[in-house]
Amino acid sequence: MCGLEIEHDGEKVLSVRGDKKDPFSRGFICPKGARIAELHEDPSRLKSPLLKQPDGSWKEIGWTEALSLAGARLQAVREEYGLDAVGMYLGNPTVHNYGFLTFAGDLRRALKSRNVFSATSMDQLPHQFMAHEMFGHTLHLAVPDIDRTDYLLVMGANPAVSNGSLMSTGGAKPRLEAIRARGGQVIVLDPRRTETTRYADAHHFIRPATDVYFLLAMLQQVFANNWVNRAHLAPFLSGEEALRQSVKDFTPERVAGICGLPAATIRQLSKDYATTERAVIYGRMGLSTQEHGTLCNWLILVINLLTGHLDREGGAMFSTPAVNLIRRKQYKKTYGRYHSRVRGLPEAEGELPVAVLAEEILTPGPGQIRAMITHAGNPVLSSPNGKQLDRAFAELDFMVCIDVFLNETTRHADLILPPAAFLEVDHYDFVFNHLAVRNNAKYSPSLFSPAPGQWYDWQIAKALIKQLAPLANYPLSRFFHWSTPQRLLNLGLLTGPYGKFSKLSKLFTGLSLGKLRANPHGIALGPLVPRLATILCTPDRKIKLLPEWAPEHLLALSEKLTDDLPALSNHEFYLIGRRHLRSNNSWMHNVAGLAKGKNRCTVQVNTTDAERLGITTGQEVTIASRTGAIRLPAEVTAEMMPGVLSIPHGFGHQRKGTNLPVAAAAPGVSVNDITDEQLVDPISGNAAFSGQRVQLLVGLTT
Ligand SMILES: Nc1nc2c(c(=O)[nH]1)N[C@H]1C(S)=C(S)[C@@H](COP(=O)(O)OP(=O)(O)OC[C@H]3O[C@@H](n4cnc5c(=O)[nH]c(N)nc54)[C@H](O)[C@@H]3O)O[C@H]1N2
Ligand SMILES: Nc1nc2c(c(=O)[nH]1)N[C@H]1C(S)=C(S)[C@@H](COP(=O)(O)OP(=O)(O)OC[C@H]3O[C@@H](n4cnc5c(=O)[nH]c(N)nc54)[C@H](O)[C@@H]3O)O[C@H]1N2
Ligand SMILES: [Mo]
Repeated sequence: MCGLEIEHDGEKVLSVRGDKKDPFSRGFICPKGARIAELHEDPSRLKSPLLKQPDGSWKEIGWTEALSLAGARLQAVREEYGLDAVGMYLGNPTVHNYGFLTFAGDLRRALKSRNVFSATSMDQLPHQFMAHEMFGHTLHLAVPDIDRTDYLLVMGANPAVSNGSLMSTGGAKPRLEAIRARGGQVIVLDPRRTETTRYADAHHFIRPATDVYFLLAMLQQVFANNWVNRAHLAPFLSGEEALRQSVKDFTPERVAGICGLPAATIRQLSKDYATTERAVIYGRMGLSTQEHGTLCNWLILVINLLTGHLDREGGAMFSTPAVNLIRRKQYKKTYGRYHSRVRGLPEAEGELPVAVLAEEILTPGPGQIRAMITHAGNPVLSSPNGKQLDRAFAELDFMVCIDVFLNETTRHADLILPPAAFLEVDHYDFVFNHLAVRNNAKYSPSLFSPAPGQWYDWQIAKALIKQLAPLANYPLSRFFHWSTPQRLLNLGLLTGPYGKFSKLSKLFTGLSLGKLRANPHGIALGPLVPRLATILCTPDRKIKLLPEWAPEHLLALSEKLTDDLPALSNHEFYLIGRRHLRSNNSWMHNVAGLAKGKNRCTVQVNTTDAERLGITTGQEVTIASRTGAIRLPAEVTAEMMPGVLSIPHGFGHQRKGTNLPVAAAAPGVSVNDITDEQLVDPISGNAAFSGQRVQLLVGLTT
């Protein structure tokens, strides 16, 4: 969503700059944007379908042949074992790919399998779960109004690196700087002193996966000090008294030990936040990918709401995107309608948690996954216990991967379908405009033509749908056949909140694709506006403050309340992750300009822990868990909270036996070889990467 100004000669990129005329990103550019040409020109990018030969080598085949082969092989599996025998994984870039998204719904319906997975369940699932639970739709996600807030409490997010997540900013750093420039405050709670703390007034360490206690104490303080401000949402609230009763024991004094934060600090933060008119709590990855992911997200919503900081300027607000993906006003239950076959984890929006993917392939019986489709993902590196998934993929009868690169996941494919990509593809952001801190619309046309005959993601999807639909009894409408991404985009704009239809002239006069084309820098559609009352679609049009599943979890938490930190043995640590400015999950390591420099795949250890164990920077250490062990260099730093280790994800390229054409400077190791897929947020099924216990072993090999 950051506007780029790309100078080119029709074939080659000459320069890339941030687009100063873009009203949303205002000239901001990050290292990944600056290197987009290198990504585009990467010689290891695949350009034509690859079919695996019996000896394991790859043979280039034509597109038509490839698609009919994919269809036939998938059909054969479905005919023999049933519809659930074909699974699908949709990776992170899927949601950035408006072409593929145009047909993603049809693809799911044509596949008609329970075994659909995506990166959602190792990322933002708890946010969506709570949006559905409290506001009635999985996409009713509240976004911090960062441009107008005077108090931003950041928990488990690192926007100075990630650029804001579920908070599309088009440049987070200038927006963070502006908060302090107007006299506001930024506070960070994180087990690591992150890059974001450079833009903050204060940073406090908090022990991994104990945020739920901090938030409960904050809520207790809100009630105890009468800071409740229901404001315009009062008529919609239910369950407030029961909520007050169920949190009253969680005083700052009682949770302080467990969080590793002094009670006085918890009191002060609660007061500053609750008594600042324009304030917001912003929680992200560090809070959603942990065992209390849903509880944390629930509490943040409830606290923002009860202090008058939801759906109000400077608080958490709902966007009004130009293409509205929320197509229905009525409530529909889209969570927990069925459960995974082996472990019984709940379904979410037609998907199962990725934490169960490997076991659903490896466990025999009716409903076992025998074939897979993957799109834009590398779950061997990105999902918990990826090593197990590596083994599972090798067992499949058939696997087809739609991806631009040969990687740790796609190497298992029988067939790889590499779409046109990057500067050959036009772009509009269907999803992330829903999460934007300002309403905005921008269309970016493609710059170059793809290689002759190369297909787009959406064409591949459409062809697969046509082959899969009959067996699932999914009728393909004329609308489906007519649809292309651009047509749907235009239709979405015309019928969206900024579209206008004149009855008099019978013409659409509002926002359209034509208007966006005529305004290549994007069109500013104004700041976020209060609108919860118009979008709320729970069955009774109420916001339930205390969901029925909450009390049992609160009881379990209160039983764990103690004044002491649970003792860790000498070598035991809590593990957290880390993102870097010059990386993007598992797949930009091929770009030399991003991968260069010192090795970033290190385990960060606090100075006192390192001294105690006799570890120095650069020394190789072993980190072990139930699922495995990895060896990587230590980086000793005061930035880490004592007792906590940080390892970035997305590394682990060029591993033994893979033989991949990866040019990265620092292949590193995959942290997901040691993350445990059994550790999940039990309410949503989301992977719990943060706060897993691991052993740090010095001088031992695996
Ligand atoms: N440069 C870059 N940008 C990216 C990405 C990338 O790979 N590289 N990935 C993109 C994607 S897919 C996403 S989802 C977003 C994620 O965006 P963010 O959520 O902002 O990104 P993270 O860096 O994962 O931030 C998580 C923070 O939580 C902290 N943390 C870990 N455990 C806990 C805990 O238990 N409690 C608390 N309070 N904090 C904890 C970590 O130290 C870290 O600072 O970033 C996006 N942007
Ligand atoms: N330990 C740990 N693990 C994590 C995380 C963490 O913080 N810690 N973060 C998690 C998060 S938030 C996420 S989102 C996941 C991400 O993990 P995945 O969903 O597995 O996605 P990526 O690693 O981003 O891999 C993206 C793939 O898509 C391909 N690709 C890029 N663009 C396109 C395109 O336009 N079309 C097609 N067909 N392919 C394309 C790339 O070549 C690459 O192979 O990782 C998760 N894993
Ligand atoms: Mo993500």
